[in-house]
Amino acid sequence: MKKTLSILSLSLITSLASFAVMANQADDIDVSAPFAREVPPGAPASASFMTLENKSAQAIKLTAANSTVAQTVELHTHTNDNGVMRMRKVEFIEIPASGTTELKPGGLHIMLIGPKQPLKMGQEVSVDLTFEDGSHKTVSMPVKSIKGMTMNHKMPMNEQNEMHNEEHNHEHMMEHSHEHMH
Ligand SMILES: [Cu+2]
Repeated sequence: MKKTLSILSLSLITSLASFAVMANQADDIDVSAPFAREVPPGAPASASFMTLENKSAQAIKLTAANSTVAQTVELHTHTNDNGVMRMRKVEFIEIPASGTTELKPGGLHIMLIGPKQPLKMGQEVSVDLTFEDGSHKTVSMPVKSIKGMTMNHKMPMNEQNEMHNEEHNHEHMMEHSHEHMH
């Protein structure tokens, strides 16, 4: 009788332990509306955007991303440096407990540096996310054009200035030309 009980409790402990292993951070993250940005052949970089929702009661850090479509993949943010938006690499992107972090043009993003292929609208690409506990999630996403958002460049000067900040929010590639305009 005693022996049966100890075997039972042992198997209970084992199943609890394997449950703990199963409940990894990748499983606690829901990804919605992912997309990669269309770039012409020869473009130095593209970017991937998505909304990350943390279903757990603990903050979760996205610590790395990888993709077969780019030579280097980095986690990036934008900072406002005296009115000029600049990108910089970050070590992680945190998704708050029971909260949401949005990766979007002008904010946090996954930088796809050195695309190995032209990224054209209609294609599907995948990006692998790595979380702090080493768990992974592969996200497949459409390539979308955000060209419409750069049309602001054709606006008259006064309107262009008003649109200025907004525009930075959408266009990394134009950073240099913005600096010249100042
Ligand atoms: Cu970037």
